[in-house]
Order: sequence, then structure tokens, then C-alpha cells
Amino acid sequence: MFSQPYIVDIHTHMYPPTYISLLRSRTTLPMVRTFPSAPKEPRLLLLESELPSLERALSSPAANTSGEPLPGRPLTKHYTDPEAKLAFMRQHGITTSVVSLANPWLDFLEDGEEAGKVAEEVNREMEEMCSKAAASQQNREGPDPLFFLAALPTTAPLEAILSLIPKLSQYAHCRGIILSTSGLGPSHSGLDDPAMLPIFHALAAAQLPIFLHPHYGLPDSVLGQNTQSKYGHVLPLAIGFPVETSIALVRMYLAGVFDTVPGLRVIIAHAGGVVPFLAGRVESCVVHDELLTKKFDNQERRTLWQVLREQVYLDAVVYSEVGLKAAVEAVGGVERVMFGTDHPFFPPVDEKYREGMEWESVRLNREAVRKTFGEGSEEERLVLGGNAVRILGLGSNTTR
Ligand code: 5CU
Ligand code: ZN
Repeated sequence: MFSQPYIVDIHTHMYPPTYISLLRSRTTLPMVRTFPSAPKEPRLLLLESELPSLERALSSPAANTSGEPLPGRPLTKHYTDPEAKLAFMRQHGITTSVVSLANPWLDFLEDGEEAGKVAEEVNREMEEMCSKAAASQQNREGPDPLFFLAALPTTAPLEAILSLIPKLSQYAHCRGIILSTSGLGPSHSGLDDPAMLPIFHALAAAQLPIFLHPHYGLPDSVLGQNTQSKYGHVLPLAIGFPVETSIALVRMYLAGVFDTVPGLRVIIAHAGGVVPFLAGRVESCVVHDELLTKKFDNQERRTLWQVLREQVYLDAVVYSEVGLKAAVEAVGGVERVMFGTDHPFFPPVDEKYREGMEWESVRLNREAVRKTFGEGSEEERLVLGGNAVRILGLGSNTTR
């Protein structure tokens, strides 16, 4: 394949123009809005946990006297502008990014027909962005600068979703899809809903892996009421997000999704959440559970460990060697783990550091890889880029 070491970021987001117009037109989550105290700085509001601080900001609109930050996060050009993505990549030595639409994707669109149309536009805009970036760097060696993971209109009728999947392979730069934990329709039936199986079969047939990403976190009954005013985004993002993904993965496992669709490949965000640490406990609970032992009675059950090693990949977005080592162990080796940044989330808090300096969030992940595998080692090369090139087929820039 490629002899030089390439750094590939497989966990990196954008909101293409169609999506941003949609968010600007909305008055409920997710939305883009400005506040009287900062009329020139649009903010991106995404999470349920941001609603109490939105209410407070709206009830005293003139000034933000409490010292509490405005709700959400600043909608910087990093979310929307491909040039900003490419500049961020250059600044951090990232040679290729596999960009995905950020949360909450199209989950909130109750009108399935609209969701279908937005998905087509978003995916078309993603391909256009990747193709333009490739054309502007024609003479470079190695994989193109940008690839993408497509969005699925999960509230659209099943037939519409199924007809979209084979078309994704016609995009030269599409290498999989990004999916939330919610499942089909507005009811959040989850990924263990048997209605998801035709989609999983179609993705396996098209050889498109799923990038499973959180958005819904944990309820306030677990995280605490209105913790944002005391603890900011820490609890929903650091704990709620990875636990959500972990539950979704274990539900898929318990429902037998991986046995029913052996060709399915899933990349779990944030290094698999708590699964690497808790897979042993899941296994123990399965063998001690009357219902499940009966369910698996006459079958050769693959353990969760086996499924992790055969059908699951993890990103390396875990910010520490402790978590990274557990991730590698859980999937049975360094070959199934891929570097990521979660850009443009987690920018430096001080705006003046946002341009031109290394982002702390990237430094922590990069350093965890270096310390875990050793600078210049083959393992480091694989995690930083070699695995992504192999697993996602980035060596070829043509339609698959
Ligand atoms: O900061 C955040 O809320 C997020 C988010 O919404 N999505 C993500 O991938 N990371 C952080
Ligand atoms: Zn992310």
C-alpha cells in the first residue's frame, strides 16, 4: 500500500450547508441561534442538557450577568468550512480525514420524506467537498485528503433507506455510514429492533461499516438535575455519551445481530465506551441469566469478546493510555483501533488559541498513542493511519 506514515483521522465531523440552513430555520433542538449579549456569534445548541441554560439565557436576554456561559457552543467555521478542516489537518499533521455529519444527524426529522431529501443533499455535499479537496491536491502521494461517512435518513420509510444504501457506493469518497443509537423512526426503538436487520444486511452487502456515535447520553435521573450550571458539559459528554454507545452495542450483541449479519462491521466511537472494561461483566451476567441461557441453549454462542474481535473496530478517542490499552485488548489487537480527534468539538476554550496552536484534545489523543505504542513503532503507525487505510479502503479513491 503506502510506504510513508499517514495520519488518518476517522472521527471528525462537519455540518454541510444544507444541514446548517436547516438548523438556522429551527426554534427547537437542534438549532443555531444568537443571543442579544453576543448578536454576531451564532451558537450551536444540540443537547437536551443545554435546555435549562437556554431558558435562563432567554429569561434575562439583555446581558449575561450571571457569568454562566451562553448555552451550547460557538458555531465556528470549523463546523462548516472545508478550508478550516484542511487547515486544522495541516496544523496537526493529519494527512486524511474521514468526515462524518455530527450529531444529531437526521434523527429529529419527523417527516420521513424530508429526511430522505436532506440525507441525499448532505451526502452529495460531502462527496463534493471530498472531490474538491482531492482535485486541489492532485499531485500529492497517498490517500486523498478527505473521505466521508454518509448519513442515513432513519425516520424515512424502510424502503427509502434500503434504496439509498447501494447508491452510497457510487460516491468515490464514501467509506461507510454514521449511525446514532436511536434506531428507526421517531420512537427510538434502538439498534436491537429486528426492523433494523434489513438495513444491517444491506450495509454488509455494500461493505459499508457503521460508525456508531452517541448523542442522547443518560437521563437527568442518573446524571443529576440541571448539572450543567454546576459542571458544564462534563457529565453528559464524558460519561453519558460513552455509556449510551456501550448500551447500544451490548443490546445489539444480546439480540444476536452480529450472528444474524456476520458481514456487519461496526466502528464504536470513543474507544468502545465502557465496553472494553465491562465486557467480562456482560459475559458473566449472560451465563448467570436464566432467560439468556435458555435463549442461547442449543446454539454455539459467540461471546461478546469474540464478536469484538471479529466484527468490531474502535477509534482511539479516549485521551489516555489506560483507556487505549483496554481498547486494544478488548478487540484483540492493535489492528482494529484507529486514531481520531472529534474535531471540531473540544476546541481550546480560549478563542485566541483556536487558530494556529495545537488543540489540547488532539494532543492528548496523539500522546496516548505515542506513549502506549512507542514513538516510531509499527503499532503506532497502524493506529495513526495504517489501519484506517486498510479497514476503510482509503488506498483507492475510486468508486467501490
Ligand atoms: O460537545 C459536544 O456536545 C459534542 C457533541 O455534540 N458531539 C461530539 O461528537 N462531541 C462533543
Ligand atoms: Zn464525535
